[in-house]
Amino acid sequence: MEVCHIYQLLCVISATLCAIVEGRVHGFYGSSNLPKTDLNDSLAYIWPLPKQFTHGNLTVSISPDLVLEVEGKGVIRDAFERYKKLIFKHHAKYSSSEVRENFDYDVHRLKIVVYSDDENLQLGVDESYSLYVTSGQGSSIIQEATIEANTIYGALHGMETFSQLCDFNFVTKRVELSKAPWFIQDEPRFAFRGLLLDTSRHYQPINVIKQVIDSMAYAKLNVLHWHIIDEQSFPLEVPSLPNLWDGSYTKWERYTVEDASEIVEFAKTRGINVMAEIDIPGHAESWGAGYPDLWPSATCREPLDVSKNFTFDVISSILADMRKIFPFELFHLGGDEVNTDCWNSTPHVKQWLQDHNMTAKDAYQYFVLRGQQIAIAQKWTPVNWEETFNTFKENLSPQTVVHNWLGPGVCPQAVAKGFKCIVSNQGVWYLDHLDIPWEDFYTSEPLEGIDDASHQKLVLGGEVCMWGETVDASDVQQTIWPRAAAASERLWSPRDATSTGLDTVLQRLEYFRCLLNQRGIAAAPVANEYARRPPI
Ligand code: CP6
Repeated sequence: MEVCHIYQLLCVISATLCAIVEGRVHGFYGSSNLPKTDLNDSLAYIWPLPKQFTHGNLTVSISPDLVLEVEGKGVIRDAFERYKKLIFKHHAKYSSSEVRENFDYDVHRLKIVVYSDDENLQLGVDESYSLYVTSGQGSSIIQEATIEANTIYGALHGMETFSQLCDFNFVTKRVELSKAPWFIQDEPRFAFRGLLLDTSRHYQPINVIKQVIDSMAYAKLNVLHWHIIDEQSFPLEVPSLPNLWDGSYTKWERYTVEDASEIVEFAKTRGINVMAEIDIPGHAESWGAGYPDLWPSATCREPLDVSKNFTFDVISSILADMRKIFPFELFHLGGDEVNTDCWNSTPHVKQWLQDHNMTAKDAYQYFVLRGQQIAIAQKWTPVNWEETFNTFKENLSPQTVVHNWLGPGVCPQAVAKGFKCIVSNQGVWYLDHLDIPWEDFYTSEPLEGIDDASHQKLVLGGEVCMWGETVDASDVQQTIWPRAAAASERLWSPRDATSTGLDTVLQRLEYFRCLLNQRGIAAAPVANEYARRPPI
């Protein structure tokens, strides 16, 4: 109580003086359940770093009865309840009603203002927000946190940032927010900040996918690229072709339409779009378990049979059914690693090629372009792996988003030809490559080699890839995190801010990784944990 009076008195004179006194009174900053011995006072422990921010040096307490002030907005209310649970994770243990009564808290209210009612979530949606932790109207003491955003999706990011500023103080047994007042103005650098999840090589249960989505929101990633199907298994229900999921591993390792819709809805309430993929014409052997006619022959099981209309009818039906599940404008049509050798050695396909005066390579192009036409007719923007661009260049639909994976240099070429591009260079952004260190994820720059501003605009962003051959539900999270977070800051924060020395980045990344653990996400250690604590 007394401290509060001192605040009020001094704050009238000067906020700076107030900060100094605060520092002396409490004598600690950022004290928390997170390792404090290595907290560097000159750093903002926010991941990814906001575009612009300033702060002071006050430590304020947050009332466990924090009230949300917002108009309407069910998504925001639900998110507030989730974040309250994360922020007050020690609350049940330490904050009895007695403790509450004995404390006067500084911040009682989180005010959220969202200017637009439009809840449509598409690529390029306004994700900006401002966050102020400052004095309320007519009062000098810090007592209010305010988030302003144009859309609910910006507001969600604002809440994430607010939650990262809050820490439990084990001495005062209160949740505190240090370095107030805060003025944060934030928006992402790239519109597409993706994570690929492969559920074909190993099935991932719904709850695991949901946890991955939750953790993506913590790092402000915003597209789940769901690589649902591949040659090994076809786990998705397609109502118009009920035998397709005969290609699942077991009858339990499947996603019903309801499951998939639930995942899309769950992701949307976290500001995350789901980009689905069917990888054609290669990587599709599992389709033939239910419909063997899709295979050129019993010994030639992929690529899919290019010579039959049935193949394209199936693709059309799958896309029509998926259209009802996935509202995102981007749809991934794969097109990578296509080996057409066995088309040439299958008599009826060889005959078809001759009749149409096509080489196998021509037929690969014909297949990809026909797939694109089907997707476009269903109001999708097609995304294709880079081999399609490398092989067919401007024959692709001009709408095509080229998805890099083989190495650097493709996006500069694709954007120079007017195509949009997503970067996933396997040398730096492949999570299944366990030997790629976080530093390589962090320093990989999507605009490398692209200087023309109009070309830079065509780089939608980037995506880290969690291919599923070597991971399942038991270890997917520790394989994704913390390295995906390194890429998330590269994709969110200003280029300048991410071009600094890596030692302070390491300190902040370790803090974020620890935060993930505290929130129940099994993120792996960044480096030796004991190395960052002074000897006992
Ligand atoms: N599956 C599919 C894969 C890969 C690709 N497509 C892949 C290739 C090479 C590496 C990692 C993954 N497993 N469908 C390539 C885009 Cl090193």
